[in-house]
Amino acid sequence: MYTQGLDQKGQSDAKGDGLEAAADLAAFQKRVDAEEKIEAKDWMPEAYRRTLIRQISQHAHSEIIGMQPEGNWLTRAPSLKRKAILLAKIQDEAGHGLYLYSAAETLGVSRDEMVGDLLSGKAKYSSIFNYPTVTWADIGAIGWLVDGAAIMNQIPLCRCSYGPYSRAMVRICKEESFHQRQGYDILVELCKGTAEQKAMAQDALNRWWWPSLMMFGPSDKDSKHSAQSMAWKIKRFSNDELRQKFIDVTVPQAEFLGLKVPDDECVLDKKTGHYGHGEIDWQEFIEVIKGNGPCNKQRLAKRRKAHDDGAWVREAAGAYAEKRAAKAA
Ligand code: BYC
Repeated sequence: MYTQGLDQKGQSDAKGDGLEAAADLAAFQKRVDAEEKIEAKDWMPEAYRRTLIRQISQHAHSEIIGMQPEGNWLTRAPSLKRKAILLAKIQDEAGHGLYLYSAAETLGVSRDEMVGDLLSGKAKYSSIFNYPTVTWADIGAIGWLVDGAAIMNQIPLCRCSYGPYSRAMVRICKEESFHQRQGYDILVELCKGTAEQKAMAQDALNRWWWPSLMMFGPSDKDSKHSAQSMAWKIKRFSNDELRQKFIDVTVPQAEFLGLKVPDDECVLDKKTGHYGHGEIDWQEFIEVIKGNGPCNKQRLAKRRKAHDDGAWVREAAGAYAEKRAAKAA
């Protein structure tokens, strides 16, 4: 088991005096710089462990909460085929959450603790899932833009220095590619449809564009964790670099649909080959991550209710495990 022994005090502090030796830190950095994977039982700086627990658990929470905006449309998907596809996608998100909780558990944190932090509101999850899905086109926009942004951010995480996280990301990224395609496909169909359907697609793009750009996190000058996370090769690109890559890939896709991103400053600079963008409303981002977005309260309330409703399943699984252990003993 990966987690064996990780709960013992001093695992990352070999001398038990709370101080990490400069030699250990230097040797660790050397391994990271040499692109060696750090595995669960390897020595690692306490701050590296804490950074990973924070990022991986927030990532897991995002996958779990992220099921809600799309789940809202399961009963109203316009055909049996669309319903089956959407159901499969949402189930994938649940799977991603579970792999990621498992990856975080290898760092010595328990799933109960992580889930407790989500339910109490202490832990963050992606800002994007605090916006409502008001039309069917929003499901297209989530797949195209939200999963598209997720892929841009997560492909580099397949090369993250921490082995269990990097390996979990490989399958997740493959599934995210299918999610992105299914979202774009919904919008292709709407944009080929009636004027009303096309207007619905444009309206969804108008509402999801800016929140999608915010998914990449604060601008580099305000990103408190980026420098250290990049030195540790947890992050491979800065928030602004990934945001720019996303814009450059996505604007031509919008043009193919005959849609326009809601930003007059988003024009191609022929010299740099990059699209520009207007000022992001960081105040809105701050409010959303503080819990004051349009759907934060509803999302957490629903998650808490699902957790309470599932108590009997956890109890039954625990009782069964005890019974099996007793039998084996
Ligand atoms: N939302 O120093 P920074 C999906 C926080 S789910 C909320 O740049 P970092 C999907 C940040 O946590 C995909 N909070 O941080 C699922 C930090 O606060 P704390 C989710 C955000 O960690 C279902 C503070 O702001 N993807 O694909 O270096 C359906 C300062 O930021 C956000 C991941 O989780 C945000 N958007 O960089 C469909 C990817 N941005 O923790 C799709 C993994 C920043 O100090 N995570 N904050 O209190 C990452 O790559 C990085 O954590 C981030 C932020 C780029 C997000």
